[in-house]
Amino acid sequence: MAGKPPGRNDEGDTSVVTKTKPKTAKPPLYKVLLLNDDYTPMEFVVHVLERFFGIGHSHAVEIMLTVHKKGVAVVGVFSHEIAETKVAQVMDFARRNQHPLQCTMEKEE
Ligand code: TYC
Repeated sequence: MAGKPPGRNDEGDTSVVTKTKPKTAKPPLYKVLLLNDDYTPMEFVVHVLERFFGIGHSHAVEIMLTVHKKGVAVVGVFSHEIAETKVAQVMDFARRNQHPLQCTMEKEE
């Protein structure tokens, strides 16, 4: 059925069209960051990236080297809950292996 044109009421007068957009704000995302240190072995960091982030070997080596040279790198972007789990897994695994590796999360702007 072809109704009245938008912006006109039943009398044919012009009127303001107000669209109420459904407000479903998307949940914020969080970057998981790996920090450099002088002691954690490079192979351990590569293993962490493969094991907890599902990153392939050669990309894991690249990311590890970026952290080694620049001090920090983003290793993934996740929901708050997933990011928190990744950070906890990495920190626990590093601690259990007596490496000072640090992993943190940061809200994405
Ligand atoms: N800088 C460490 C070394 O020379 C390697 C390393 C890389 C450590 C990345 C932590 O997140 C890191 N053995």
